[in-house]
Amino acid sequence: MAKTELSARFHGLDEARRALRARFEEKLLATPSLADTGPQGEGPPNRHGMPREPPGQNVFERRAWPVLDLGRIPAVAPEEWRLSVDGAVEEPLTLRYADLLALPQVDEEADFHCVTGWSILDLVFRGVRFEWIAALARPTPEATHVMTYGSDGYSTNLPLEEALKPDVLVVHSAEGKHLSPEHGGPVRIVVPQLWAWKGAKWASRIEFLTHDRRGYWEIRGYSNTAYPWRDDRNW
Ligand SMILES: Nc1nc2c(c(=O)[nH]1)N[C@H]1C(S)=C(S)[C@@H](COP(=O)(O)O)O[C@H]1N2
Ligand SMILES: [Mo]
Repeated sequence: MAKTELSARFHGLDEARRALRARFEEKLLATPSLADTGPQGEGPPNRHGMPREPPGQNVFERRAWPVLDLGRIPAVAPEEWRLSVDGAVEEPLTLRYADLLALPQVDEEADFHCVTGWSILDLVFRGVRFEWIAALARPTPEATHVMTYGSDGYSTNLPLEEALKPDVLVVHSAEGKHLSPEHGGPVRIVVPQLWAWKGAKWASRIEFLTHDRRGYWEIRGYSNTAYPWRDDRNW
């Protein structure tokens, strides 16, 4: 999208973001990570008040961050990367890498929990909050869920009340470096309060939905809610 065209949409964006948050506030407070009064796990509280180690997880060193994929790592050059934001939105858009960098940037420390039993604590991600990108596209009143896609054929679904949490990021850097191709570079999504499969690597599309639909692993038996602090792995 041309630079002028994108920045023209910044007008009123913060209000749009707040209105969207307000619309999902009640559902957001009822999400597992906010409503659970007895989350399971071990260790001192994390930044959301949950035990740092969800039940059954092994904590790995940050430098030993494993790579999980469907067997191929798409090569996407930053200048060729595109993120299509469409579906139940009033203003569909396509973001380029430079557009992503033109949006408000945040550095967020977050934990990363893979359902296969490993966790990495305190990774530092840099990118744009999902809620800003949602606000840019202006979800219609009917929008309730989102499907995110990776250019390897991957997909994963989220209710909007999860996707709008401020630590859900569209990430271009991790640990102070550009995201490597293995970890989903140039751009991936992270959803730190759910199992890590909820964050699509090589993010290529965000589709707003008017009802829930299951993604790649959700069809194949992984839990649709994906809440790590109740051993919520399969359905
Ligand atoms: N596009 C895409 N995204 C994906 C996956 C994938 O195979 N393809 N695997 C998921 C799973 S199961 C996990 S645990 C994390 C792994 O991210 P990592 O390889 O950076 O550790 O990415 C998630 N996102
Ligand atoms: Mo995973």
